[in-house]
Amino acid sequence: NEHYPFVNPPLPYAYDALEPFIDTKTMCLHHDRHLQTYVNNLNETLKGWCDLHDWSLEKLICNADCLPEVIRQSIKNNGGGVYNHIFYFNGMSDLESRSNAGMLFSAILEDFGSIDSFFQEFKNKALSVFGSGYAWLVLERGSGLKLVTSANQDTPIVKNLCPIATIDVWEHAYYLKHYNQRAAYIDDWFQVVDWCYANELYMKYK
Ligand code: MN3
Repeated sequence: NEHYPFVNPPLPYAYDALEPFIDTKTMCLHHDRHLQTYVNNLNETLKGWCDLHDWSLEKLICNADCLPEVIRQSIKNNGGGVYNHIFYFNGMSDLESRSNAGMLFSAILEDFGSIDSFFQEFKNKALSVFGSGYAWLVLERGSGLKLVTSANQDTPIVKNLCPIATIDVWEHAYYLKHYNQRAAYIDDWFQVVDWCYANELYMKYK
């Protein structure tokens, strides 16, 4: 498990791999500047707190409310920023195999009726985020698949939900290409979701 000092892992594909759906410049800035800043700020926050240097990212995020008040909000914002961005980037792919979602598609059909109605519900959820945040497909153990949103850099793992897929709907994720058209960005994001990866997570948590 990764711990302090945290690093910004390279994208699992080229910066231009998601063209024409997600543009190269957005991917460069989003990964090299936005995510890098969260990594730097998280490390800076943790620097003097040696007791926390062997804590994993997930442990820091899930126990943030028990941490000293002077670092609590920074751990939530920057730890969440690191976790959410890595999850978002890993969840996209340029491969055709991304359409092969195995058991996850069966579960989606069961819980949402059809792939189309799932997309529509996911889209509405992502459009409903006011300001900055994320929309997530999560697995609630013992219950099933659910769509949830999170504000800013909050993450569903603090609510004991298992993330399967996410879309970053902060404006920096789409403004250069889609301007203020979040709906168009969501449509494009659906084209590059790595359903193989999502299915692996689903099978792991199930
Ligand atoms: Mn972002």
